[in-house]
Amino acid sequence: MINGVIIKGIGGLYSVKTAEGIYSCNARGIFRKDSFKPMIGDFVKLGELNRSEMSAVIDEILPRKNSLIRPAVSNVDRIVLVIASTAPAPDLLLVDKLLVSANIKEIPVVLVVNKSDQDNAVAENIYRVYSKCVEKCIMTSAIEKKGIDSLFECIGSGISVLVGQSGAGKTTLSGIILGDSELKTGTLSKKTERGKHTTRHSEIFPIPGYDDAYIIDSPGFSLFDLTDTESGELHCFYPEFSNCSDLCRFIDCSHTGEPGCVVDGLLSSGKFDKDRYARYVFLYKELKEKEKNKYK
Ligand SMILES: Nc1nc2c(ncn2[C@@H]2O[C@H](COP(=O)(O)OP(=O)(O)OP(=O)(O)O)[C@@H](O)[C@H]2O)c(=O)[nH]1
Ligand SMILES: [Mg+2]
Ligand SMILES: [Zn+2]
Repeated sequence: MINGVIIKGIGGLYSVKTAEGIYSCNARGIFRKDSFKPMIGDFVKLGELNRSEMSAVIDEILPRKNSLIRPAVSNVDRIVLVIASTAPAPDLLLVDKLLVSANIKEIPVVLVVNKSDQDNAVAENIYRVYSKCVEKCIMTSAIEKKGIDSLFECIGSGISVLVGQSGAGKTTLSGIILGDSELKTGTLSKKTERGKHTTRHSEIFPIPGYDDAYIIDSPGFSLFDLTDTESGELHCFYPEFSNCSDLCRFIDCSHTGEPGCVVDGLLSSGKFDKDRYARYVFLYKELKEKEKNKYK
């Protein structure tokens, strides 16, 4: 029996990358019965190896660290959130929602402020605010090939999932990461397969020159919906509040205007960006409203 990782899955046939090469695999019937289907990113054990044909059967799926629905992928090591400096205008509320969701799932986020060539000052301002609340924040220009080394440093191992608004530059950056040859293969296979949406989600690409690093591109921005948290817990997922939210006068402070709240100090010292805080208050009220309707 050997181990591998599922890098592609189409119509019940899985490509599994192993130390011996890539095997074409079916899954044991038992998975289908349990409605627990293998997904890309899964670490698996293979049996019934046929080395001349490079075919095998997936015997076992190892426990998943995490999983995403869109794109459907498991064992994600980081989310690479790509935004443009000016066009398309970055939707920072969407960024904040994604950061909260990723924090809930305990998946680190690398924020890539791409298109720094459009407006470097704007890119730097976003960097200033967000480098404090993500694992890593970098500025790139895919067009001018700037910041690409830093990007490679962030994604050099494990599975990275590129997400972000349509037009931010995810596919362009993927092309640079994978090099021309991979991109061409990807484009080719896209054309020959039916079902555009599933095809785009059904493959993680090994990064050339790395042993154990993969990326998956995703279209648009459909990854998360902020439903996994309650208003009272929202602050737990803002690094700006960490270690200090119990210093407020009221034990159940929502940090939305109560007297004696630590947020005043964080705002005046610049530790919490004013606009990001305003978006926190907006999200808090949105969650509160949802809860009110739910319990009516
Ligand atoms: N000026 C500038 N343009 C860029 C940069 N990166 C990408 N673009 C352009 O932005 C446009 C959109 O890029 P894509 O890579 O297709 O964007 P995407 O994020 O994959 O978009 P979706 O697939 O729709 O989600 C293309 O015309 C790219 O050439 C950059 O760094 N600077
Ligand atoms: Mg794209
Ligand atoms: Zn408070």
